[in-house]
Amino acid sequence: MIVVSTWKFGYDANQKAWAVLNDGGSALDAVVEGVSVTERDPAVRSVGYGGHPNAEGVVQVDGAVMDGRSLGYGAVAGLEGIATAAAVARCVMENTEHVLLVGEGARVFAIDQGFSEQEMLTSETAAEWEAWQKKGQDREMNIDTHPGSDTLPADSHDTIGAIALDANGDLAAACTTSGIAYKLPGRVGDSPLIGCGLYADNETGAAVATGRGEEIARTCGSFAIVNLMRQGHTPQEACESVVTHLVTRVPTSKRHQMAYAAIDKDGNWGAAAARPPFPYAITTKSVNEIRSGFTLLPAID
Ligand code: SD4
Repeated sequence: MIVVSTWKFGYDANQKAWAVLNDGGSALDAVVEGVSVTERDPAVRSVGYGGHPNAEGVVQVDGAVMDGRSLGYGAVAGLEGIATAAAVARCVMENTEHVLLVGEGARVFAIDQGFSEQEMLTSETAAEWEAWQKKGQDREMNIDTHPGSDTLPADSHDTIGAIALDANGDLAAACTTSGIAYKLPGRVGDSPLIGCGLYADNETGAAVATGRGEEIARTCGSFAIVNLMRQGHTPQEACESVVTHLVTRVPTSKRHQMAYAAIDKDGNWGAAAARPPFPYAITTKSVNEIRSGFTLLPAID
């Protein structure tokens, strides 16, 4: 059994996910319940409740799950008023014939499934957004001046992606985010997109992405990592290869962070990012800690 989650806050998610696995829960149960810890934590400004809002001051979250047993996939995007996007995504996968619901349709579906609406802004994120707005920042989705620029809070992004292998040998992935701070309303990044934000296949392995979705979505990196593992590469080699390809092939990626974590069906893991820092959380029977992923380029000044 193994759980890997992105960033330092992945540690708390891992503790929950590991408890689920130890109780005989599936990898899918583990990743969804694990990331829900982060989704409910107001201190994490890039996921769920307490995540940074969009340019209009509204928190819109994206989330997805993938079940390696069946290649089942479910996702929501632009979901308002509900923190646990990954759990709603699981309902899309299990209780509909569809794979992706967006915006108002996703919200109505979630309520129908028994999720409760809540205020998603905290007093801190509301105040920060007001200050940002007063500064009269450029609200256009300009690839050079908007997301990733120094006008944004330092914690303006950082998705939690979690991947797990259970005692049964089944794999699953979950990804959930409030996206880039002060994004254009309706903007969707890589996180809810299959093959970009996440991928899981019992025959091979699972991968998740974090970082600037505008770049990550262009190389289907999570799928590529699983495919490289299928061809015999280790999770570490696969992550490094995809990050190298992304940085080489997508010119704007030179100025942003993009990172991946992966596990294979035998419980090996790997992690790589375009640049430091990329902490990730790893939990197995013998390891339970935060480690630093391989990084390719120097830090951005
Ligand atoms: C997005 N990939 O919406 C997410 C944000 C993120 O680390 O992961 N940041 O683009």
